[in-house]
Amino acid sequence: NAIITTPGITTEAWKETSVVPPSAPLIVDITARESTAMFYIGQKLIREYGSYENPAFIASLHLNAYQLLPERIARILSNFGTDYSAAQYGAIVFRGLIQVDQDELGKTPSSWKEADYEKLKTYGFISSLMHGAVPSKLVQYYAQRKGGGLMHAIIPDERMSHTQTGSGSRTDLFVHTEDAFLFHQADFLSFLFIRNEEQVPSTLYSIRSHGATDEVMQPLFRPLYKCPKDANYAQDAAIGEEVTTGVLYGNETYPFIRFDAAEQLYNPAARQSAEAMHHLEEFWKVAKTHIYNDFVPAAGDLIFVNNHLCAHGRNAFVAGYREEKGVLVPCERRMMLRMMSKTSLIDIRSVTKTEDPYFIMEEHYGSIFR
Ligand code: RE
Repeated sequence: NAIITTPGITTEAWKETSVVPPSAPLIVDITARESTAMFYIGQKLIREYGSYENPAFIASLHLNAYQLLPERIARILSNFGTDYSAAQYGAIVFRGLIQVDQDELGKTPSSWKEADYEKLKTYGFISSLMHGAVPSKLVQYYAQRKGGGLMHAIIPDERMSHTQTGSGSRTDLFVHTEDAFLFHQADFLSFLFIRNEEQVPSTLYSIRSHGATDEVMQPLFRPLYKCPKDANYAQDAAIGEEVTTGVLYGNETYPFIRFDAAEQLYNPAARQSAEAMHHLEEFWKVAKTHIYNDFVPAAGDLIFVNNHLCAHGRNAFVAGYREEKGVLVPCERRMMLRMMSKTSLIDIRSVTKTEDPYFIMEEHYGSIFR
């Protein structure tokens, strides 16, 4: 019937004993009618609220999401919010969600610090509604840009080109779940590409690609593993440095994952125990074979991710150059807009600002920025 149109979202997946492990995200092609609707929704919300940060908009996010989003998109997202089944990859590509006027966008700023959020507000409203339909609530983290708003522009910055951060470019960004060094990491992420002339593929890796828990995964449930804070931070001795957690958690057959290949496997500062390192290396040998690297986002594509099922990263690239018949030709640098959300503000209340329950102050595994 017309109600269930997406593979992997029916409750049948639980009953199925021979589910083929998913190896790629679901790709949803947005129709011309839907993407036109997204444009008008953006315009309407700008008129009504001005900014996606407006408390009146945040307070009515779910209501707006269900009233305004095209029904097919809202249904896919609300199913995605509760589907942790064997068949659920944990990422959905909404291809052609919006049309981006490249001329109006202008030149890519030299770094995120120079991004003009006035120009990006339509995209902010649209990304917000996608989270709202899950339903999930937009949050910001002091651990990322000291907050810096509900939407972050991710732009390659020459001075940061070799780092494992959103501002990097020259080195592969290893697959990671976002903020693996926090207990209250985001539940859902969105990556809205507004420019990718360099044709950089996005990397995804889902724990569901392994199938049910096996002997390689089993030891990762044990609380043995450390995760340093990421390269956005100076290496200072913070509380939380010695905390060890499981990489896998939740259901023991089809688990959730918290994992950062760069920090947990390749950062010597992690100082994993020999036993932890052994289990991580055995796991990584298999995990590597499941990395999906075939999708090159175009302007207007949005990747929506369950941060407990699917990790993300990207290949190394030369910012501001695209290949044309084997030669590198200058182009505008890449721009992507990221949002993060939590399904419950109650569960995170011990780490949010007294006056702002959407603002997370966790620094490293339960310790709080003071
Ligand atoms: Re990330």
